[in-house]
Amino acid sequence: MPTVHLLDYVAGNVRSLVNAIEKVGYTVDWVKSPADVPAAEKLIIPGVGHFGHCLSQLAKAGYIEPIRAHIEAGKPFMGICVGLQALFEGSEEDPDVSGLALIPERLQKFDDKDKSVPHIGWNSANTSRRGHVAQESLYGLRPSSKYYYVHSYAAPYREGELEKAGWAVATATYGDEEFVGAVARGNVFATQFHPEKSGAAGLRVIKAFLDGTQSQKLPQIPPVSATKEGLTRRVIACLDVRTNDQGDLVVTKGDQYDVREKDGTGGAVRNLGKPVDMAKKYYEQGADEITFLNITSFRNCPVADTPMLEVLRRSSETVFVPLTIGGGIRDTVDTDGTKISALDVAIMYFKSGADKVSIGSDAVTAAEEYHANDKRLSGATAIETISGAYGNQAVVVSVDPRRVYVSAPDATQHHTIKTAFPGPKGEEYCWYQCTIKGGREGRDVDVWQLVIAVEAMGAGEILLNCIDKDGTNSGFDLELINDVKKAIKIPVIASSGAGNPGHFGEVFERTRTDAALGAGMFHRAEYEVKQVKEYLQERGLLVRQFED
Ligand code: 1PR
Repeated sequence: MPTVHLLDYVAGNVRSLVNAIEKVGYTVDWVKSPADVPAAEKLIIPGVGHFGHCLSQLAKAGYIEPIRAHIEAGKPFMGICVGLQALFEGSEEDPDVSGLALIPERLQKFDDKDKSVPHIGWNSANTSRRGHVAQESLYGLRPSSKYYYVHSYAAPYREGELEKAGWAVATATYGDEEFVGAVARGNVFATQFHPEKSGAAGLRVIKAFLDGTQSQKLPQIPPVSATKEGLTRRVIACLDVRTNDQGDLVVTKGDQYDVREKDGTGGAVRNLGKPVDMAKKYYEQGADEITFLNITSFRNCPVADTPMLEVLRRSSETVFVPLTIGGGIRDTVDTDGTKISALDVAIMYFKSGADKVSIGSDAVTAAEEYHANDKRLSGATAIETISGAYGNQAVVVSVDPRRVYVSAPDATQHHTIKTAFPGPKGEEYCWYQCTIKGGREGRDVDVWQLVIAVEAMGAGEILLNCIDKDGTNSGFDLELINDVKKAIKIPVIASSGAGNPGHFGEVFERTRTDAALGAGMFHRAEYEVKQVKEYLQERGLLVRQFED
């Protein structure tokens, strides 16, 4: 098999990229030191996290000159995400750090006045623009396809400028900002999105780069309107995973977090299928992301043998959309007494194929300390250490709130909402109490206190469950979602209560949620992810089409 060289200079999920490269028929050789670069024919630099961190790591290790020499020699070079940003002169993210400066422009942060930042999800990389409809694809990019982006900084697109310097440019639009999604010139190609996480559309791009197919006739002329479309509505499938009483790892699903059968079978853990098989099934149905939540912590097992690591390793071989893993991401003590930091636990998951980790109980404890310390950051929390190393986009906080009804706002010190669904005694207000340990223990923290604290610590996204709604098939808690959206700028994933495609339509139309997640309705095969997408599309909501 032909070989491509991959530079792994920072901690990151390179497993998925390796899997994607192998899937399109190439093998990977690692560049382990600057001395390996001259031997590389085709070189890929993936990048996650901060611009400054990546570029200073590259500089410190002595990679900058060998990379420049590779590019100047005319050999194929591809940069992914921060690997694209590295081609620019610099970034607002770390103003003192220099990029490779092939492009004499600087990256800027997205404006978060009327949209969530980071920009997370599926967006275009389109070479068609005002008055110009592309007839040829650039490295397999198609105007009708969507690609997975996750970043807060981007290169604003200024019509004609990069083109003047000989660059071909594909763009995406987020809110009213048009930015560079991919660039190519001669032997250099770079994408702001992650092709290895962009399903079949992304695999096609990787293959085109590796095959050296810079342009190709597009299968059909895309409609011009495709050029205006931006971020899609994300539909996520969630797998709650645990060992059942026989010791098998199963996908389960609770009703208000109770996962045991109530049908006279002695309260066995509900077994809805095998995690790896189900993840693949949902990927093939068009799920935009897959989330695995390890809802028990496999307490008697050494951390390095955690069965979820194997689930991720195997899933990342067949699932080319983002994978999130939650459960047990915290400082921990191994079975032999060794202390393992939350960051080390997260690293094990990233190396096994996870793109994001989701933190539940530990985030609540960290938020309690944050507020007790006058909103001072400790620097030592799981959220801060993991986002510091991998970037905010790699850290999701999973919130497990429960309604607490009160007769009036002044009946509690917590942030309340007026609800259209009064409590058992007719109470017209409620606050949302955060819980830990899978809802078993309520804490004196409300959902506003939690999300504001974790956003300050560097969380990149909120997975917003609701214990009252979980497993009820009665629709999402729209009041909760609207309330949380008011408190923060980072994206929110609505979760708990989805029972049919209409509930997804409702949550996207009546809240500003960035994504919506379903579990039970998919596991019980009542609906496929594809049906949800079709329904949303019929309602005029933009979704990613699954491509074979
Ligand atoms: O606290 O960091 O170890 O993380 C534990 C993680 O496990 C948390 O993310 C927590 O939400 C989750 N968890 C713990 N116990 C349960 C349980 O169900 N007994 N699952 C649990 C939470 C909720 C959602 C569910 C949606 C959609 N599951 O993930 O998938 O509510 O369900 P639906 O569409 O069927 O209504 P830590």
